Amino acid sequence: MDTDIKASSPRAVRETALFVPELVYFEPAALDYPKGQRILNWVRERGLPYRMTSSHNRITGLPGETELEQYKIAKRTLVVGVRKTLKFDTSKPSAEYALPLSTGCMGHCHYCYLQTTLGAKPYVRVYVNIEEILEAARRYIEERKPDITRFEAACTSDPVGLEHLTGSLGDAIAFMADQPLGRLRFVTKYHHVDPLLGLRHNGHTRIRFSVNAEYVIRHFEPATSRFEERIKAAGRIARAGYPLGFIIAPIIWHDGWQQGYAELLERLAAELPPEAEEHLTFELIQHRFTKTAKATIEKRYPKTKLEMDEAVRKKKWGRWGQHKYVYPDEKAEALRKFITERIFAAFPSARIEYFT
Ligand code: 0TT
Ligand code: SF4
Repeated sequence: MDTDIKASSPRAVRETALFVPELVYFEPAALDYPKGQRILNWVRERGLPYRMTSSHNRITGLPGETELEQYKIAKRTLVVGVRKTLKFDTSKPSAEYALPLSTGCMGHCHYCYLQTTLGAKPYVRVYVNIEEILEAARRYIEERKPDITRFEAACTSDPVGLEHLTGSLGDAIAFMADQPLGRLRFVTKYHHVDPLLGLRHNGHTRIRFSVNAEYVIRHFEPATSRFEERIKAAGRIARAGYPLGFIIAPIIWHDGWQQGYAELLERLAAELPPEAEEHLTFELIQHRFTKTAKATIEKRYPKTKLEMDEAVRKKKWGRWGQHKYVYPDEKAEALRKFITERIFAAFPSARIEYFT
């Protein structure tokens, strides 16, 4: 009757569940790989519906009448495929290269850039040819030696939320542990890190949690793990000896933002074990949007409280050939300065990697 006890407590919050897709597509070639076979077994054991598809581009007949329904269904649809292009994208400012383990995400963050980059049907795609992907990473490391090469595994997805399906982060962590000049990093809004805790990482993987003011998490981040879950997971990661970091993103100007971000840092400081502070990093990213993103967000989350008013923003040329709207310099600087001060007040030896 554990659930009754939890339900009777006024502050009870149900644990954020592991992602279970409602429909799964397999590209035939994926079944030639052990990881593809393991995912097929997992799907069959649970009696989940699945189909074969010649390519993710040819998925047709998805349920859902409107574009919005199809979008929501796509976020619950898993596509198991093979990564064909082994040319990696760059990933400034967080790393040299993006490591393609997955694309798409079951989260529903209103501001998420995947809404524009992944188009109308952002299925959750996972790639099963992990050996080939890691071989490609080995070549990129070789090209840059004697410099260190960092790979970001969370550019187009939240791989921690998919680890129970793929085990790919585990593979990548084990691989990087043996690379003197290779480093892995990824960021997550999910707390399902237990499969990573016992792995041999050799300090070569930095795990970061995306955190924010309570207001931002509550209004803009549905279908992700709650702040308390993330922070407890951060404690477990620190105790497992991983280099730990936080991404505060998107930083949003809202009524009471000072209190919101001050509380965030206080709660982090209160929860983290002392060993977390050594090598602790922060990355700060202010909210930005493009006109295309704004139009999409207004369709998909019509009631959003997200401020996207071009008139109160500063226009900047984005590297994707579109203007982006960030905060004007005075606001950006006030946010940066205040949060920086609070970070150093809470964690004097932390490092801030960038504010963008
Ligand atoms: O809020 C979105 C912004 O956040 C983007 O401009 C990228 C940036 N970002 C995201 C970042 O500064 N640090 C990170 O660690 C990210 C979570 C991962 C990342 C994504 C990155 O570091 N560098 C990137 O080039 N990306 C890519 O940006 C992924 C996607 O294709 C593109 C979206 O602008
Ligand atoms: Fe996007 Fe990250 Fe939210 Fe997933 S968790 S919807 S990738 S912002």
